[in-house]
Amino acid sequence: MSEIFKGIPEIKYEGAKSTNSLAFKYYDADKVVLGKKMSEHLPFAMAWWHNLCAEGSDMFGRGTADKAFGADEKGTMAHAKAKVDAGFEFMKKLGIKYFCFHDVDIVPEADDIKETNKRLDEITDYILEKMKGTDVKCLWGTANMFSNPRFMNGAGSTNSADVYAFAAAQVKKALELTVKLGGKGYVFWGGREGYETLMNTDMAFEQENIAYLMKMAVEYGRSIGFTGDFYIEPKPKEPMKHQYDFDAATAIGFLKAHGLDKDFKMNIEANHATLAGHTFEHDLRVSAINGMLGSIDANQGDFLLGWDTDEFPYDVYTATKAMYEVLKAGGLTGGFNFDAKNRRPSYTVEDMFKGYILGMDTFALGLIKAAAIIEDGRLDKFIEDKYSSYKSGIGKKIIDRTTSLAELASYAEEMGAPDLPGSGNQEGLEAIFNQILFG
Ligand code: XUL
Ligand code: CO
Repeated sequence: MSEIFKGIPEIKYEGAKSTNSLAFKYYDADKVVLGKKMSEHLPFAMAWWHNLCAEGSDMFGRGTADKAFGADEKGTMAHAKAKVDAGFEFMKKLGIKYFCFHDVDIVPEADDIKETNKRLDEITDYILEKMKGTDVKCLWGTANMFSNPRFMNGAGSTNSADVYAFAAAQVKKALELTVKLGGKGYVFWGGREGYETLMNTDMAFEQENIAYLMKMAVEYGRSIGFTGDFYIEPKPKEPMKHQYDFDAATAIGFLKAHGLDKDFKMNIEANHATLAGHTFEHDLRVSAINGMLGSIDANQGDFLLGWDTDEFPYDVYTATKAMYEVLKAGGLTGGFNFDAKNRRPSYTVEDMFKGYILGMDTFALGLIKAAAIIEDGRLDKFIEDKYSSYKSGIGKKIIDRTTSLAELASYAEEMGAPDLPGSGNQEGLEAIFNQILFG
């Protein structure tokens, strides 16, 4: 197999002082942080679609990057195989152990689903072959049920029973492929499960149908030996004006209402959380406190732009807060998938590597700093103390759930007006955060 990324060495850890742009400054796979290796804290994954397929086109112009990877003609099975070769070389050079894929990322979609499935069988045989002798695994698989025009009104939420059946066939196949590749998870990202106007939409009908598709997926997945987690990846909008899986809280409510919460967890994407008007750490916390923090799509948005820019994560504040949530939750059952793409003018092969180096270093730094915040203990201590009035007396009775409105009312009458509840100390805590980040 000839080298595809010629001139790109295996990316090594060289430390924070290194000026080598093709080296890690913070990601040191074997370094132990809070009793675990960085590589175990941070199971990074390559997103097949952005890294091996997307060429940087936008609404105003065609792509700038060339992802032929040596194939004579794009959109062929030979090209699909060249992408596999490129992907495995890329992951090896970066020390990445996982990949994530949509069905139509890995083969060109044919007009006939039987032909597409044949191609999928062939390419996954090839991927399996490549996986042999490496420790690369599949993090999660999914079906693309949003690009083809047939999905203009959604997949599970479509008005067309035939399109629904087609979507079901894709989910069935994508589940089989995920099992074949040993995938840990299976994702539902409902990009077109939503609506543009209620004037043409039966919301209840659509949501019931989505739940039924998910139920059938769970039943089928379990029947073919899929023991991993199903994930919903919430996103509030784009491409639809309103998407049903708006944010973690909405998706969790939906799963609970339909009895799907035992099989599903959340795949939280940073840029989706911010599009929903939340911080990334907010959606991680909501998932964690519901026991549903599964996996992460690691990227970041741009507060000046109102869409999903899928940038490589660079913001260390956010990565630190995210890693604090992950550490507090006891880690992820999934991993960190770089659902991120280079900016359009970053079109070179070196840029592909630099994007991942940036993302991996940012999360490594986030991990180091989050661990330092936990070890420092001042933030945790503040929160503990903040609620200390519930440790004894009337507070303890509230926590033990052994009081009543009548008892609380007579307690309040006897007390008169309560004291103010104590400073929230936000500025003090932010100063500690900065001290730990830069001290
Ligand atoms: C789109 C997005 C998807 C999902 C998988 O915003 O995040 O690529 O991650 O379908
Ligand atoms: Co995503």
